[in-house]
Amino acid sequence: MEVRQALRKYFIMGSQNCNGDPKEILKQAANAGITAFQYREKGNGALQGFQRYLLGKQLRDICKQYQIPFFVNDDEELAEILDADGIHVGQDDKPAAELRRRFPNKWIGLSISNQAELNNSPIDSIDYLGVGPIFSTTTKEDAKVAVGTQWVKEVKHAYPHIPIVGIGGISVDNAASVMEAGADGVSIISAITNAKYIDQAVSQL
Ligand code: 3NM
Repeated sequence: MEVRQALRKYFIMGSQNCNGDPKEILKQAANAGITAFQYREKGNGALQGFQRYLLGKQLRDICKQYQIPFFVNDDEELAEILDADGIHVGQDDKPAAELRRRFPNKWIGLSISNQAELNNSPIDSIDYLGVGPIFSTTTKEDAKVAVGTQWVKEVKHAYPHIPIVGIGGISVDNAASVMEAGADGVSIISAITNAKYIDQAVSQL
């Protein structure tokens, strides 16, 4: 699979985002057609140590079963132990060029929120860019100000060959505008984890 295809409906989740069992939520989303999953165990209430690994292993196994690419947010050791297909990092995490040396065969995604970050990004070392927050979000405690779909257009214009996924405040109502701006896909937490009917939310996306 190409990374562009994987980005199309990219579901992100950690136990801190879930009211119910994360494994059941992932299974429902997988059944409904998500194209990639990122294990992002981060923020208030995130699991640590063995529990963090154990949930990751269970979610990883579900992705294998459904043949959905599995990404780990930030945590290199976990990405290695769980044999993740990819790793996603932010601006404050390990530099992407170093990650590339450690993981020559994994997909590497990098978040960028503004022009300065884009200018300083090692574009040759990464496989896709996460751009956002497109809309305002309360899911990430330290999210930056919303940048709008215009930012997708600008990144696409600057680097037409790099796959782009939008993130932040994306829902069934506004996902189309992110795609129309030139994104290859949308990444979503709460519009799936908080959906009353996960299958409906995923198929409407
Ligand atoms: N990263 P929701 S915004 C994990 O801007 C994350 O880089 C962001 O959650 C960024 O879909 C965000 O519930 C939270 O808005 C996305």
